[in-house]
Amino acid sequence: MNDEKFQEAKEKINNASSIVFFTGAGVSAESGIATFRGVDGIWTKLKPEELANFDNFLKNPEMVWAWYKYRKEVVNESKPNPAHLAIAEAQKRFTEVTVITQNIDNLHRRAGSKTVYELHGNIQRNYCVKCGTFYNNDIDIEDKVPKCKCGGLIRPDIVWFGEMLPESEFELSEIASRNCDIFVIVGTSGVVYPAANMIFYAKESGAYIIEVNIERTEVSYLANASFFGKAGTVLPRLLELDDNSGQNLL
Ligand code: BJW
Ligand code: ZN
Repeated sequence: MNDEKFQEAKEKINNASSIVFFTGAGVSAESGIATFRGVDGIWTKLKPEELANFDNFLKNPEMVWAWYKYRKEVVNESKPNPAHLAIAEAQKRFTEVTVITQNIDNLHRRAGSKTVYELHGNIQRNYCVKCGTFYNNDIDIEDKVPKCKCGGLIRPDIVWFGEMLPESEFELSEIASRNCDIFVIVGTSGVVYPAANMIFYAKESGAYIIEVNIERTEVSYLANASFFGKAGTVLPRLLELDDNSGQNLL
């Protein structure tokens, strides 16, 4: 790790009052949840257009549900890792901490983060495609394809390709991105839009951009400082306040 850049980033962090964490699948990799892209990404083996697409859900709901039941089990067995915990811990030090996540695994909330905007939904919620009724985990998981009281198909509340992102979470995320001092990109390939626009909003507004990833990404060129390593190792080190710097303590 480049020590000079690391010190620069720490100093910026120590003098900041608002910080946004924009996270992707890589922040949960150390919790045992596979990423989508990259060497171990699930989409090197499975086709996103078959599994993350509404038309295909209507054609083959059994296949899509088998996949989501498996994912639910993985998520239920997972625990927040040191990266989620370091992000939650940051709430003790900064006036404003916002987590904007593309993840659907709920691990930021389980780690204790309070302001979490989920841009791509949440695997614990489901809804009926016919009448819109929401179901949490109160669906009959034994059913190959869970059905609503109205007879409609129930689907996971996850944003698939070609679908709109939740409007208010997107707007609140844009506001937070445009108004933060520090914007930390963690464990995302940065290729999925419109979520990745947040990075550009922050950049346009003059935030100091930090990237934490195990490798270079499509958005690395936007970062003022990039740290290549596992989020669970880099973030706890980066977010430690200097002992003699108390100005961000609440
Ligand atoms: C570590 C680590 C460790 C590993 N520590 N790091 C051209 C331009 C602009 C847009 C488009 C376009 N062509 C098509 C589009 C639209 C499309 C899109 O962006 N496609 C691109 C992929 C090309 N977007 C959409 O369709 C969106 N909707 C939309 O645009 O609506 C408007 C519209 C309406 C009507 C018609 C047309 C348009 C919706 C996008 C929804 C994405 N949904 C998914 C759901 C998957 C299903 C599921 O979860 O079950 O969300 S896709 C998938 O990608 C998932 C993720 O949230 C998202 C982002 O992935 P993420 O988080 O970045 O993960 P990875 O795997 O890509 O990266 C992990 C990173 O971690 C890597 O960099 C590793 O190195 C790193 N890492 N271990 C730190 N330990
Ligand atoms: Zn219904």
